[in-house]
Amino acid sequence: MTEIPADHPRHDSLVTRHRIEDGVERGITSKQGLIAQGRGEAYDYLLGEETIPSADEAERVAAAHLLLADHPVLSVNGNVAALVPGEIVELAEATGADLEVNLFNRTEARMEAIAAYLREHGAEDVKGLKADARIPGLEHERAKVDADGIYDADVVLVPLEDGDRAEALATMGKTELVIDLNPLSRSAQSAAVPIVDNVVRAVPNITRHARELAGASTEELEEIVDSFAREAALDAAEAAIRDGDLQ
Ligand code: PTJ
Repeated sequence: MTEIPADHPRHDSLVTRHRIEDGVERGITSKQGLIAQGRGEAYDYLLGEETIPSADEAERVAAAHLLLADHPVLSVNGNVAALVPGEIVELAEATGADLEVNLFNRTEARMEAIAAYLREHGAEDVKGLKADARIPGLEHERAKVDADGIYDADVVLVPLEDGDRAEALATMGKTELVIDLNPLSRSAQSAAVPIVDNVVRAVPNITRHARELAGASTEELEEIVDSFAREAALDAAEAAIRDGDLQ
């Protein structure tokens, strides 16, 4: 990987690009993942490449949901695995969540490569390979999930999800926490908690909040969850993108 000087004005963005490229070379990320990353970058640029206050609040609410859940699951696709492999494992540890590989463009080779990469980053149990249950309302490959994973979950974190599956999971009654830089995407719009932030900032920040909230009572966590206004969070993100001061 080319060394990027730490003081380069676009340092973080360039490091992220290299991780995605590396993910494609490792057989983890799909070529479509490169296009998705480019789309995300455009929104992130307009957001000022920072976690805006409404996203930070949504990340705290997501942490509270994960801590309150009976069975939380973090869904991992090819972009998430390439960008935040160690960070998503840490979030699973901090919240007691399961990790499940779930792909839009599912191939057994990519499933195996992602599971192995997560294990290299400290994951003990990676779900998704059994694929012994189906999400109703989706065609065969994209519907596959584990019966004791996403199918059984009450709270699911779905970073960079495609809109159909996000809607299908919401229809199943799951509480969906969505990380997506586009506040107008169907995934963000169907989420109980839309987090409009880059996955590279959002995942570690949810972990930080989860650690801070680890000693909180059920009542305190429920208060955090109940006080969240999803429409206001979406509006704040859209306003930041439309009106932001570019530097
Ligand atoms: O690995 P697979 O096969 O499961 O495929 C994963 C992708 C992401 C390729 C697939 O789900 C897909 O095509 O997604 P879309 O429909 O392009 O949607 C991706 C969404 O994520 C878009 O709204 C992007 O703006 C957003 N996005 C892209 N990069 C990031 C992001 N959001 C947060 N952080 C990012 N780094």
